[in-house]
Amino acid sequence: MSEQTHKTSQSRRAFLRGAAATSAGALVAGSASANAKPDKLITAIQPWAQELGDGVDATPYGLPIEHEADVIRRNVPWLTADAISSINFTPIHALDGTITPQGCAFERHHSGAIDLKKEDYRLMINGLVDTPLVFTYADLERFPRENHVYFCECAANTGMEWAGAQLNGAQFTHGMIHNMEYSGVSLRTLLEEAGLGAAGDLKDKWVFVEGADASSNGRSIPMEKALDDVMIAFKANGEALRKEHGYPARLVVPGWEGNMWVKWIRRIEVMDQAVESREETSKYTDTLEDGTSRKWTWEMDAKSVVTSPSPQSPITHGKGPLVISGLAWSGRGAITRVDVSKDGGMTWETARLAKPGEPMALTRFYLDTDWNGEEMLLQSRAIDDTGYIQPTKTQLREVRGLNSIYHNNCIQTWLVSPNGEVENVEVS
Ligand SMILES: Nc1nc2c(c(=O)[nH]1)N[C@H]1C(S)=C(S)[C@@H](COP(=O)(O)O)O[C@H]1N2
Ligand SMILES: [Mo]
Repeated sequence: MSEQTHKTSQSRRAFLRGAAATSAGALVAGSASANAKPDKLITAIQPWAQELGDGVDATPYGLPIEHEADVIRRNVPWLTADAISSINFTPIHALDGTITPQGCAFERHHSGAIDLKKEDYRLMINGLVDTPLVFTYADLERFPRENHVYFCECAANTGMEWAGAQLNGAQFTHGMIHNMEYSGVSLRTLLEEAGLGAAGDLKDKWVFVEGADASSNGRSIPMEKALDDVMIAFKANGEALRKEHGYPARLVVPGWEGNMWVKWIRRIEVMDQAVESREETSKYTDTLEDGTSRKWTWEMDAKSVVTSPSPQSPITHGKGPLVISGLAWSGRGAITRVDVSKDGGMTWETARLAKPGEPMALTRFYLDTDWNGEEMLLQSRAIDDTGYIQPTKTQLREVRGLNSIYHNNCIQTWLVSPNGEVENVEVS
């Protein structure tokens, strides 16, 4: 830390010397000011200073500027059997900070994103409750509201990488994740409104949650979690949920696999056992080496990835100062530390967390470094407040074998070439 502060103040001094500096190569911004040729962008009056810009009515709801048109969700068409039961990926290689704008947050639909108006929305709570209830959207808005930032990660994120490095880009290897600020009502509030006396001892009770879409995506959730931090959310990042994220209301299940975050939530049944639905038996279970399958693997274990440099975000500036950046998260708590390796895991440096890690939310890390222009095998390793350390691919395979798809949280490796290009490789 102190060495880094020292380096930064040194280069600032060099920058202040500006045009007088002779060793321009050692500088970041100074190299431009040391350039002897006049820069037309500075000396000439530019078109944008000679005409008028747009008035406020040009775009009543703002869109990203056209120069950023490649920062979009992308699909890998061969991943799913058809174009409706589909998934796309968040462009994490091009984003910074931690909040994912809804417009580029990945989507996963089993039977397509449905169009459900607030007027047509109903939420039923039934089963082992004192009074079965049906809420309209307007009813939901009258309960005390909460705001929380949480990540939502599909259990299949990184699933294509089990056998070896496959997809060339952080968007594709790690982009089944988004992180938003949700506003809504706690599920506990609604369950208590219906009354849980009829359920008796709550320790072995479950809720079964389902959506209004054709797939219904039904999942069983233990009552303990349902009463802890689960939310019915209707706003994300301050505005209404987008259609693709479950408008007008979805379930938020902090730290647990994305499949349980039921969109267009229509019914919550209190039960004395789990349903063992398709989504928690044939899907979202992990087949081990001996052919048996793990079930109820709800929590998303600690994980991280370097988002830049990465295959879609190569180094274009040559050697010298380089910002290595990435994301870390844990479904079991807060990220306390992230380490970065440039040599495939032989040596590690501790990265700087942009902000202290928050429970079950993305944490941004930076390693402000000086690149010598040589090849790097870049890795990151997350540690959470339970003391858990993100495993290597070998460590994960020792426990899980090669039959898995879901819950791959192993350390990712990017090969950075001297020309700045980056490739997905496996260092197990
Ligand atoms: N009703 C319903 N809810 C659903 C799904 C669905 O197909 N239908 N897909 C689930 C899966 S597998 C994931 S990973 C998350 C994805 O949420 P998102 O589309 O907002 O990113 O929603 C979950 N909730
Ligand atoms: Mo998912």
